[in-house]
Amino acid sequence: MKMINSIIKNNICILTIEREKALNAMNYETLHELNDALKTSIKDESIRAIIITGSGEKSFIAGADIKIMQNLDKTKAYEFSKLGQNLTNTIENSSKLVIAAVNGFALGGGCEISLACHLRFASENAKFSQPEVKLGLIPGWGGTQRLPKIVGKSFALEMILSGEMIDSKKALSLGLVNGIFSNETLLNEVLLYTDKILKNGPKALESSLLCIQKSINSQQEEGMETEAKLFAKSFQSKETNEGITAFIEKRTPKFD
Ligand code: DAK
Repeated sequence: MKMINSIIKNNICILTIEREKALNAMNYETLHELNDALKTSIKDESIRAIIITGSGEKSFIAGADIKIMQNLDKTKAYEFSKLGQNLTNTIENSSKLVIAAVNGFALGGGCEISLACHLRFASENAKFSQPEVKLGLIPGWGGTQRLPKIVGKSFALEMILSGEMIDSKKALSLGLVNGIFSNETLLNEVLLYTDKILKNGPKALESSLLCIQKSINSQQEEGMETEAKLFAKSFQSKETNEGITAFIEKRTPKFD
């Protein structure tokens, strides 16, 4: 069964999780299909950005599928954790912009998938939580590592230890989301925002993603070196020449 719907609009690929009846909870099939769809979109030269969202009006992703977790032993649980971490690493390390359009519940593994995205926009009815402790679990798809880097240690601890949900306004006040739109307009607004970003230099966008990722995964000195090298390299590109020339000539740059 196809769990991921993929459509392309103006160089932007929208990946929709199609498990509405289970509030888009992630079972093995959904995890594998989303990872495959992401890898395909990242390789596809006609695609410049990816939006992940959930089907229906109620839920982005209500977490890992609790029903399959009932049968996990230690070995299978480790593999299940690695499978989800693999997916969230694919998102975070993507050379193309990945945005979460959070259209409802982003719980447990669903919150963790959104945390791996470069940007997160929420609908007014969105709710975020890491409720794993309520099931006697801890987050297993990167939540303990990414959440503190986004909202700070103190609030990450509060979310992970309490397991309580927060609404989109609270998420915005914490910097957990980049913006809020009405339930009806979320996807369109995210598309418009993405379009605006894609008007900027494509290589500059890719290098920015890479450098910021470095700030998370490596020592500052190494990140600084990468930044200096990519900054210097851009001066060999038509893109940088066009951007600077267009500014001086008082016109809009043409990057395509
Ligand atoms: N898994 C499976 N099914 C789910 C689900 C989930 N996470 N969430 C919802 N569903 C299903 C419900 O079972 C129900 O199915 P039927 O009973 O109709 O067959 C259907 O979706 C509609 O749900 P409700 O009837 O419950 O709808 P309500 O509006 O009343 O409530 C709710 C919505 C989101 C508040 C409620 O469904 C809920 O509390 N769901 C569970 C949310 C949750 O706890 N999510 C976090 C899951 S834990 C690890 C690896 C991974 C993880 C941890 C560790 N390692 C290996 C170490 C990840 C953990 C998680 O994500």
